[in-house]
Amino acid sequence: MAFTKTVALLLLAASDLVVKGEVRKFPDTLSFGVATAAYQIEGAWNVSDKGESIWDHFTHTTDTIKDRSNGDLACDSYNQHKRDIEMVKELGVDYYRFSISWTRILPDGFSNRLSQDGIVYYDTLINDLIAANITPFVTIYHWDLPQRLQDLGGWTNPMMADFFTDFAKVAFEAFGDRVKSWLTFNEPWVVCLEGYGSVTKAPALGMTGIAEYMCAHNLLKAHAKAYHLYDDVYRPIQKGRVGLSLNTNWHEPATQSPTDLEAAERAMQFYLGWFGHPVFSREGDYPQVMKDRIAQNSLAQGYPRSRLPEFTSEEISYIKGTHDFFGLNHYTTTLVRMPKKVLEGPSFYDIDLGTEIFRDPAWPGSASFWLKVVPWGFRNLLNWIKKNYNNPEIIVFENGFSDIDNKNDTDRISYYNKYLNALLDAIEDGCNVSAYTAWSLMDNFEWLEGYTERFGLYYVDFNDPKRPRTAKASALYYKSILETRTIERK
Ligand code: GBH
Repeated sequence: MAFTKTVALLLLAASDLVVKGEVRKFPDTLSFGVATAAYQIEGAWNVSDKGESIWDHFTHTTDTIKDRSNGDLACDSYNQHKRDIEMVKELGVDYYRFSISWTRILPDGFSNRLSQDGIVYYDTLINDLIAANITPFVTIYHWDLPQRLQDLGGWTNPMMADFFTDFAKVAFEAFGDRVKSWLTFNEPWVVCLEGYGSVTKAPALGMTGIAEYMCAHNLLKAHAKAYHLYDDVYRPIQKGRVGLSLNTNWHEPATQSPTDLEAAERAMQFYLGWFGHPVFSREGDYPQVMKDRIAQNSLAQGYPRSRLPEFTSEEISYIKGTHDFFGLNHYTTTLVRMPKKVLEGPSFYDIDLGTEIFRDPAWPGSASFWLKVVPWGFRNLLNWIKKNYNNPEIIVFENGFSDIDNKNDTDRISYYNKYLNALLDAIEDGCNVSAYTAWSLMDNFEWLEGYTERFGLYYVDFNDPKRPRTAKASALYYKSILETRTIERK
């Protein structure tokens, strides 16, 4: 059939590319998956009684999306989930990570009214995955907050811990008999920093130095509350696991000078430690360096208290340890140095973090300005997590590469080859990595970039209303890695 023919042709192309070298075996305990998120693929934004999310609102009421596009149709996965599962199956992955659209199952955002059609959609998706022998891995929140809750302040509203837990409860109740693996949040750092501190994600509040810290405070409580709910009520019967996925670059010191080393470590704390320390460290709470610097800066700026809210000691212990694994999204590396002059301007980056972040122009790039190919950074990062958080079980929930428009995507193949080799290096270093997820199953709505940057293993034709999908060379490469559970060292 068409697929087999494409396989044969593209495998030829792909195999040319792989430099002959040592063949390395992945541990049998390592599982592989592929990921998507609801707003980026589903479409059907107003089908049946679905409510409006902040991404519906943001794309419909502003002109900030690069190609003026939106997720109204996206990949049409609401109508094509069977084709999606066929692709997942073709790849030979162990699990499929997808997210639930909050307003598809709770149209008003609150749990007093459920959408039957919404529940049926995810029920069918989950049942069909299981029938295909693919484990569902569900993200409860991948950025599409109900607009009604945003009107109430979104994540700056302390009530959000309750509202989120109500939503999580509906998900555990409805799907937890079959779903055994949950993520509460995808990338809290992006939710808060980009959505509230700056303007590069919805709701684009842009109140840096204030709003991102308020957001993070409530989001951490929401995560902990949902975790405890699962732990107390659902785990005994459903026997699953819950965590969250944190994103970070590896922050490499620009030089080995003590000040640059300090700057890079500080950047690790302001990226990963901000959410990682409260949940994964022995002591809990925000990293000391964040508490100290933000308190000092706030005083110097004339605020009566730190702009970083404080947890009570009860809250610290309530949040600490709310994980069954360490979820990590990682794409790239940046260089960090201590600033030569005192920086001014937006607070989070320039004043509170107070470092200069840049990229080596020699690093190979991608279609995304921020994504450079630096595989050794992945290895260093996994070792940093091992050292700082007591060698936790790590699940990589996202890793991938963007290009513009290319089915014979040899750059993506090379990225996956290098990053999977770095992962194997880290495993040999003793890092306890149990699973690896490629982002993404298919090209999809890339937030502010619209459809102009593609991360998919499958190509989606966004000019065709049917949104046909075709395997790229990288899909066949990933498939061949999963078949043999080996990879060549370049
Ligand atoms: C993920 O975010 C998302 O979970 C996913 O939905 C998305 O499609 C995918 O990645 C690809 O973008 O590097 O400090 O200069 C990625 C998160 C995006 C966070 C880029 C940092 C740039 C700021 N990263 N962002 S920086």
